Amino acid sequence: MTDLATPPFSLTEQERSLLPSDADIEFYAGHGWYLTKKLFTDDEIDELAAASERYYGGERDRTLPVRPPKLAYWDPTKGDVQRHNDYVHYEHDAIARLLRKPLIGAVAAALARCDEIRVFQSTLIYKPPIVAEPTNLVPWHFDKHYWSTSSSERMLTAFIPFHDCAEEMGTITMVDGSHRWRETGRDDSVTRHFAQRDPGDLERALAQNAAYNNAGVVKIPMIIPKGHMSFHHCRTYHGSDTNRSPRPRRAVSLHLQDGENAYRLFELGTGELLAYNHDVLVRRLPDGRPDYSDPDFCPVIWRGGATGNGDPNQALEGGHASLRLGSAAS
Ligand SMILES: O=C(O)CCC(=O)C(=O)O
Ligand SMILES: [Fe+2]
Repeated sequence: MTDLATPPFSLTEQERSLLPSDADIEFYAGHGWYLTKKLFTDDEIDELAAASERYYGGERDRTLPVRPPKLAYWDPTKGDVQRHNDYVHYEHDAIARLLRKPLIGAVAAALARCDEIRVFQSTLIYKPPIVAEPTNLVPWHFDKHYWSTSSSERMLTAFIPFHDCAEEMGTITMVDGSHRWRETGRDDSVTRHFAQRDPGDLERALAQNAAYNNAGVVKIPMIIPKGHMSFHHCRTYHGSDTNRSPRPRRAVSLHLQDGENAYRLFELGTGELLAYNHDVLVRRLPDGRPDYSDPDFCPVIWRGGATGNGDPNQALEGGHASLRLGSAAS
């Protein structure tokens, strides 16, 4: 993304009306998920879909300098399975330009109650319309497990479908309030990606965690109209069913980090250090740690107060979110 200009961190009046209200921010804090207003126009979404087709056809503006060990990277030789492609914001400028829309960063900053939002990862996803395709199932998981080398507990994900996305398509489904659960115990297998795990094990782990927290498992499918998106907290359990519609389910999962997130050492039970794919790609901090703010891989998409006018303490007027520097954790 090096050759892309830094977008202005400001919103139009119309965009400000699309920010979450204070009640929406409270809802996200309590439930661990949030459905946005229409943040992309139909034209922007159509552009994303067209760009993704060109990407699948092999179009790249640059490719990763090395291939990290756990990279998700579908190519046509893999056939009609569910497609996952990481780092699309790095490899494809037309997709990147749309994903870096400041309004998305401003919504994320409001929900995470922070003043800076950077991209952490972006994954292009395609579920073929094949009901019996086993890879179409996304087993229950929460994203923080994959991000144990990240210090932040505020990271969050925007799930952005390229069309109306309802239950029939196997839309993302949240386990309500599960981001507040305490975990039953340390088990290194949780750091392995869901594609490498048995869905039955993960269904049982979900039930166990719920029982441990005296909670029920309330599954809420995100019914997402075109141009809207869902957000989920990095500890919210989520998953999704197969695609029962006659059309492919196309989406990007845009994983976001707050400005304070940084690499931390994370030791597995074996004594081995856990690594995230960034660790072989990003530049190093003076102390040798991977730099999760390397602008080539983790660009800033939002900084400052709600208006981005240089006054980070300025609150929004008109009943919208108050975005202030250094406000309390969610
Ligand atoms: O594709 C899905 O339904 C789930 C994607 C996901 O796990 C995520 O956005 O974190
Ligand atoms: Fe996820």
